[in-house]
Amino acid sequence: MAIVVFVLMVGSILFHFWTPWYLTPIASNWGSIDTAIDVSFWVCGAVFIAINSFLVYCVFRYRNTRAHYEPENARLEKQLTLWTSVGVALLLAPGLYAWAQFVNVPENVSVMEAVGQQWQWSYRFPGRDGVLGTTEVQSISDDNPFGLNPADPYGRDDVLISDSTVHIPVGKPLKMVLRSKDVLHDFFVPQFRARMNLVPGLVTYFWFTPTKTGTFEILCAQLCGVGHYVMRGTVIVDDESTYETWLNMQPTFAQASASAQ
Ligand SMILES: [Cu+2]
Repeated sequence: MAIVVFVLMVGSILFHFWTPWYLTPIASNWGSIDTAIDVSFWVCGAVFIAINSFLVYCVFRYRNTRAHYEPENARLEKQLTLWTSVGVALLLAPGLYAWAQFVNVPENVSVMEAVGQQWQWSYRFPGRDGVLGTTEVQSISDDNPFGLNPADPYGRDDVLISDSTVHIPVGKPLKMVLRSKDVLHDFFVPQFRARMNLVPGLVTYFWFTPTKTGTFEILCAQLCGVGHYVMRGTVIVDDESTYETWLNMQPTFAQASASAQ
């Protein structure tokens, strides 16, 4: 039994280092989230090794001994309470630190919206005025799939991307505003280390700064129906000028509704 536990322990540790499913290389500013994950691995790993080594030792050392019944041991309980508290604090602290940054959007941020529906993504940029126009569920129609309020002047220049592929500029903080037309979805790009649920009836958000150019996959990370697995998109992180060129070729709401009539 001691050998089985020992092999399981060593095998688990080796698997952690040799696994083919480790984190993808990071492509955003959220190194603090990777740090939180790393600290969790170190804390859990240390406790895992300590407990299993102790178990192996006891099983082997006391193999022919009958255990004593000892229900109370104040000194041991104090030690366990103390070290468990230290462990829990170490697990929580880096995550709380990262979360405080995650929910505080910087001032100079640009805005983009991702809209989820069963089972596709579409996107909206605020246009020249930098402000996303208001939307309302009643306005959603075949000609107005984003549900923009036709009376809102801020919405006229909004750039609409009715495609699952979107471009964003590298090195600039971006606030992702999220809206769902039907059920819970979740906008997730593994390399950005950031994600957030899309909740029908709410506008949720998060922010990040892409740090590498390249093509990344957008996943829906919330089981949202039978087509959940096909709900994928592509985000292409461009340099500023490539992004601007692309953006200028996309239709605004005013243009889209004019051509729909
Ligand atoms: Cu989904």
